[in-house]
Amino acid sequence: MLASRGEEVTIMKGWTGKILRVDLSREKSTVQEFGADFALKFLGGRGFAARILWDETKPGISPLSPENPLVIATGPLTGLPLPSSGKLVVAAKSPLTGGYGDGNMGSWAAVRLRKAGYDAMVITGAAREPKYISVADESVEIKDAQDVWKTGSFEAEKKLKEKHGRSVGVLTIGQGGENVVRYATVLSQEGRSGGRPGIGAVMGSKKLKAVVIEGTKEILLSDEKKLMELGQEGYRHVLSKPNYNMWKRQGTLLVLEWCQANCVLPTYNFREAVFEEAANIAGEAMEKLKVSQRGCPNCNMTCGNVIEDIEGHPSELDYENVAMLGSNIGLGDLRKVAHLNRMADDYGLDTISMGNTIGFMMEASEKKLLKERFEWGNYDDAKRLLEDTVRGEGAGKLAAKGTKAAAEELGHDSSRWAMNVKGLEISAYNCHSAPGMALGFGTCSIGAHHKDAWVISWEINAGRESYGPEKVAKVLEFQRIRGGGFESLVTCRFPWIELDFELEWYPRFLEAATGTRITMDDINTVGDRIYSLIRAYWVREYGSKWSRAMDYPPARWFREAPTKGAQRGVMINSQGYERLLNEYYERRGWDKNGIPHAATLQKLGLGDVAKVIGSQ
Ligand code: PTT
Ligand code: SF4
Repeated sequence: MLASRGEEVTIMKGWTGKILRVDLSREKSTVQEFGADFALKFLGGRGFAARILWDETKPGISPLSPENPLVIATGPLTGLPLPSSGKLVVAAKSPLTGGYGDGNMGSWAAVRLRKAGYDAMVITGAAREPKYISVADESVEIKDAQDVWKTGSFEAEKKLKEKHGRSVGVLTIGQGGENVVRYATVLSQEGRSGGRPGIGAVMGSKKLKAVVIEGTKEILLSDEKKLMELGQEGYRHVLSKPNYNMWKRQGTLLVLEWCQANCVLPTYNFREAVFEEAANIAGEAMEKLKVSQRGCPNCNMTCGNVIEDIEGHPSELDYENVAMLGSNIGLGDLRKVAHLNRMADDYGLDTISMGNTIGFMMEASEKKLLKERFEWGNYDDAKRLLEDTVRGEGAGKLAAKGTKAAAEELGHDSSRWAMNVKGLEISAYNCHSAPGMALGFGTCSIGAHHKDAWVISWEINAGRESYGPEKVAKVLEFQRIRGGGFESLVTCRFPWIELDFELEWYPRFLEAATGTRITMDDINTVGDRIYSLIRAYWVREYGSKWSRAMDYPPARWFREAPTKGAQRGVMINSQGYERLLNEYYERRGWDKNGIPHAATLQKLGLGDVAKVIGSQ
């Protein structure tokens, strides 16, 4: 595990073996080391974050209290000259869900942190006045942030770069994080956002505006020559992939047309699954407006497509942003959607939760549950609500809490159509007719995110109507590779998932970096370990309030069928979902309430965890 003070550890090549700890209350920083056992058991990124948060979150603390540790973690492949390796994980106890929360984002901060000599940072305490942390190799300073406080994330990053030089990596929050909107995120590079479950709000609660990182050292590798050769070969292989050109043209926006064609596009707060104006906001429409392309560091398949928004500013679009701030709120003008997206990036709000919450409020308004009016597809209404959410004014006060808390306050059975799981808003796939994907959302480690088990395209090919064990097997396979592997290595999963860059490359990269043979099976085991550990975290934090009901998607998918498109009239069958969930728990080695059995935890090397949650 992590070394205690003065203890000697053997650091493995490929990892720096160092975690930088900054206590904002005491204005102190220290460096903690870890050795091979911790590195191999948890790899990095989400693995490190989950173990650190398990060990260091005092059970039951408020996520917005100084005691909530904020973790920024890279993995053994981060920052190396390998395809799409410029990513990091931000994690903390979530103020949106009350459980484990994290997000994965591209940023130069990922590369610089490793080059500064650290695999991760743990930030504890809280500052009294706005501060930012400046890291430059061994030099760590907590600096005054008054001049960037109350500015958007774009301006804050620009000013900090003027001060510290253009090569630094910057993670920052906007006014959303400062005002602790429950789904505020961490931003970088005007279009990279991470930490959907409110990790930006945790930063804001610490009065921490930004982390600025410069790193000049080389990462010690086992076989540097081999790694360079493999990296170059890997980059060439990415370029040779048949889907490469189409991907470069449309990136994730490719998915919108597919979702419309397959009746899974979230529309009018997930009431419908096809949108009459889909063509106006799809990939081809974006291509006509595209002005440039951006991306994460170390990537040769960059996918951030930029268009000019309705107010003349650049805005970087992804499928999720466009579906949630477009079809889901009934808005079919891409340049208007782009402006809402830009506002969310600058204020530092998650577009998925914001789009969901606007949809929820529009439906509440339609049902006459609100004093204020918000009309479907009305850009000005959406813009006003977004601004009020950041300021905490009017209906924005309710919207800033997310759909779960908003529905609890609003009553009138609105939880039925508050589209979240465990409090995290569902990302842009309407699952009335996709029970396997619904299981992926239901059991995702942070709440309803597609990141761990995006099984929907496989499911539609394999047969959407089935509730058979093959669906559970696919969810588990993806949760291992995506939720475990890519989140702990930490690199972007798009080369694999979008271009079919073979998984076998990763053990080869790892061996050259670390000198140790780590197979895909080993990586999958780490994935299972992380999943059970995170599940234990939720169980510990929720105590007697935990139940299998927390793994259920909202009632809308079971009780209110879409009225349009080829899948009209189709809903998830409750007994079928029960069967999927039972099978899922059994395969995971969890009990009928979704709590890991003691034997499962023991087998995964988490015996200490079993005792705390009283596993049987
Ligand atoms: C991710 C979630 C996603 S998932 C999208 S679009 W996607 C939304 N993007 C937002 C945004 O933008 N601005 C904003 N204010 N809010 C946003 N919320 C939404 O956040 C992202 C890409 C994408 S684009 C995806 S799928 C992949 N995600 C990866 C992942 O999770 N792990 C991994 N190892 N590789 C991944 N590669 C891809 O990265 P969260 P990014 Mg994001 C503007 O963080 O919290 O996980 O939520 O990181 O650098 O922007 O790249 O169709
Ligand atoms: Fe970033 Fe896109 Fe490249 Fe992945 S493919 S590293 S999300 S630019």
